[in-house]
Amino acid sequence: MNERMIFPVVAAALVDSAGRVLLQQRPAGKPLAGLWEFPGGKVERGESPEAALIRELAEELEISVASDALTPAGFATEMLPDRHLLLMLYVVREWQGEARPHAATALRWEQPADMASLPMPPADPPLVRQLAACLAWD
Ligand code: 9L3
Ligand code: MG
Repeated sequence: MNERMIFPVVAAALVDSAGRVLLQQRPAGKPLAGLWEFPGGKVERGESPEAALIRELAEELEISVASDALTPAGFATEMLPDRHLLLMLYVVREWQGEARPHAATALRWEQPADMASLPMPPADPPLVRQLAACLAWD
């Protein structure tokens, strides 16, 4: 196998003061179109997961996040045909700017308990459960 066998992806649970968490809808014409996901994306070669997430949040939502505002909250894996997707979720409670959908069709703020009925990419539902446990523990 020429490619890395682990395909690392990072995502953020942006939590507002009411305990709601931001989801974005993946755009038409791209893989997993229409599904609601925690914002984020691929970790590039040579990049740390935290740096990748800060970059993705700037690109996708036009918000700026400090590295010490990222708290690991869980991870999930998914078997792809040629490699394992490793999705790492971070809780973020502080950021600068107002989230605007740059890469997504729409944004919505939801309590984790209300996310079960939303169609999500395969790796995300296990993270919803880990997130709920993490937020309850805070
Ligand atoms: N993915 C799944 N859930 C998420 C994110 C941000 C990403 N919350 C999956 C979808 C793709 C891969 O990770 O298979 C790369 O994501 P992107 O670069 O297409 O956003
Ligand atoms: Mg993305």
